Amino acid sequence: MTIPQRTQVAIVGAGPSGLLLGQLLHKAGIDTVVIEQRSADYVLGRIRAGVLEQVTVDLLEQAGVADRLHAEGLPHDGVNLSFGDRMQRIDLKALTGKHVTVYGQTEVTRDLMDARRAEGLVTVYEAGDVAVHDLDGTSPRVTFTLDGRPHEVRADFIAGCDGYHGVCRASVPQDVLKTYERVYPFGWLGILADVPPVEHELIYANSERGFALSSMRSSTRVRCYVQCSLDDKVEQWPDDAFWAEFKRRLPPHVAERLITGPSFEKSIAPLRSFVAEPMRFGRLFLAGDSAHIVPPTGAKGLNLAAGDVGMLAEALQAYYRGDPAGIDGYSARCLRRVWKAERFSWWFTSLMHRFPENGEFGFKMQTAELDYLCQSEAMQKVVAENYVGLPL
Ligand code: RFL
Ligand code: PHB
Repeated sequence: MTIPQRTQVAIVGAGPSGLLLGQLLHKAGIDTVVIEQRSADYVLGRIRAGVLEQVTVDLLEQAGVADRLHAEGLPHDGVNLSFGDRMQRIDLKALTGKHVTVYGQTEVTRDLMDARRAEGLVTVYEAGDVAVHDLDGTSPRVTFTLDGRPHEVRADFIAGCDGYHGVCRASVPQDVLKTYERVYPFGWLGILADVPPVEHELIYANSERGFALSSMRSSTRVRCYVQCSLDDKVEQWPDDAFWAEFKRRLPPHVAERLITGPSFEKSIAPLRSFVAEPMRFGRLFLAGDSAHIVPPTGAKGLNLAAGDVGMLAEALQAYYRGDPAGIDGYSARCLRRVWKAERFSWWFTSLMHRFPENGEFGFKMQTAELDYLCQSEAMQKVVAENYVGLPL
């Protein structure tokens, strides 16, 4: 592989944001180099999102990588919220005319990687000491090492698609960025197992014992989560203990149908809300988790990332046609959508989890709100509209 010394857009990070941006720009005739610190297998080994909004599916189509998604993705016209022994279906299709698609982030990433490889586009995996320079000049640079040798790529722009722990946001002077953050006092323990889902659509469950989510990757593979303590370790959760706890958090008439089986992946994720403003510094644009994090309850993280890079690709195309207004408006345009998804994810997290500090009163408030939601089509519509995703 020859690494060019110059490109139009250098993309740091080969997660879904970086790879989708690369593909969208390629379709528009704009050159990119993607620089990733991990191996391709490591990137594919991370089990994360499962629910795609229509906006995300549209962008994957535009990028030319939606064939397998259309063949294997599961369109869901509804989603369920349960509490105590009750379960309310939110009819996404009837309330909004839209649906969501269940298709794993791993598969999205694999499709994007395959497309990039098939087009012969340069992706540098296992880059060491990645650093970005000259962000406020006209020719920013990315430096890194590969097999011990130093490299430098000059670009017109750098896209910081390197996630929450990446180097791009950290390279913006501290007095330029303002950050907002909320850390939640619990995590999600998730497993993958080859058993059929207990219900053909997702169930978000509020129970006195804490939150649970029944999700899936296919009609024979489930992704299930339970709210857990931040001190918990996966070793403390053998499969039997996981399934017993998961079952107790579902309404009894659903729990009795539960089929369990051995897990082949188990991990704990902390929950956080985070936004860094603005999403641009000079010639550096932040996109996806490098700029913002949502708790996974609303299934918004990957969808926000896709929205960001969709807007960035549009802005860069306009720039190369001679119109710089798009790149100047990029941050404000993204943040309007980001903050609404932050609000929804925070609200949905607050409604569905046990917050020890809120005690019995807090639990009563949640139960009253869920009871109201069951009675109020107006409130169901608000939830549905946010869940299927707001327009770009
Ligand atoms: P990623 O996926 O973190 O990718 C960033 C990439 O950058 C690389 N990197 C670097 N590369 C070069 N130099 C450096 N210095 C670097 N530092 C880091 C990393 O190795 C990595 O490959 O960010 P990106 O692309 O912005 O994508 C964001 C999404 O991954 C994320 O928002 C979602 O996974 C969030 N999320 C969900 N989103 C949804 O839309 N729907 C869901 O159903 C959903 N479920 C979830 C989720 C996230 C979860 N966890 C574990 C946080 C469920 C969970 C449990
Ligand atoms: C998942 O399937 O991993 C998933 C689904 C919905 C969420 C979060 C995660 O809100």
